[in-house]
Amino acid sequence: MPRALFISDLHLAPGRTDLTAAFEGFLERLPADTQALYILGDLFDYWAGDDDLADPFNARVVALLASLAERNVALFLLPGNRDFLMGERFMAAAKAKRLAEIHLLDLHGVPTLLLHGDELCLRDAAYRNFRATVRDAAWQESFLARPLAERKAKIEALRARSEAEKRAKDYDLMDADPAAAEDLLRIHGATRLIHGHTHRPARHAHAVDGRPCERWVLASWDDQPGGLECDADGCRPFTA
Ligand code: LP5
Ligand code: MN
Repeated sequence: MPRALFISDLHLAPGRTDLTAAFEGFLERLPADTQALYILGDLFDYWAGDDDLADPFNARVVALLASLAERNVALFLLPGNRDFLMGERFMAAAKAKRLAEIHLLDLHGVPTLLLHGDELCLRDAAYRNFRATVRDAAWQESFLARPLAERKAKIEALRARSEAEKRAKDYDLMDADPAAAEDLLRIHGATRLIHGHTHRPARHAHAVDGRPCERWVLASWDDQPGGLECDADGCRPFTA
């Protein structure tokens, strides 16, 4: 049965050959009736700008992505908090279509919302402030005008700070807010939501104005390589 696959939070990086091998194996073993692959953010550990496409590791990942087009698998990339700087050059090289931060999809008649998931973490005020700064178009333009090596050094410093701050943050504070998920389902008239980011794979049931809805949270590949497959019968987790 034709199916769509959803993955996120692979966090591919040159030093993590295990993750790249898992991704390669997953692409090789894609079921023949796969129509579309949706990557819902954080494909890379971080993306510093499309002028980094020449890097051999990045070029290898992009070639893997582009090979899907030859197999008639449509590829959709939604920005994550680590790789929202992926731009049009990246999409052209990967033969992918970039989706907006929130994308509404008709999946076999089920209105399904796709997002990375970080926007649901309403109680993490430090992250929300940071996010508001770096998602600003003018900020991004000036950041991308800096030399690549300088950008990478800044991002690596920020990653270290993020890891340190996360250790000090309350675990629940970093989870998705169910009420925020319900608001989005209501606003977009959707009954299904698929997101990643929190690394807490689960299926949550919600009721929105009396309508039963479901929210699928995807796994991080560091914990559990895989994601979600959906067809006319519904969605179910799969292991890569
Ligand atoms: O990524 P993850 O899951 O580990 O943690 C996130 C939040 N952290 C981040 C930071 C990214 O990991 C770093 C890589 C980003 C690459 C983007 C490139 C462009 C930006 C470059 C800027 C130099 O997103 C983390 C959340 C966690 O998810 C759970 O939701 O808690 O949030 C933080 O840790 C943020 C800190 O709490 C606040 C950091 C403030 C930094 C302020 C200085 C930044 C200077 C640049 C902006 C002017
Ligand atoms: Mn994320």
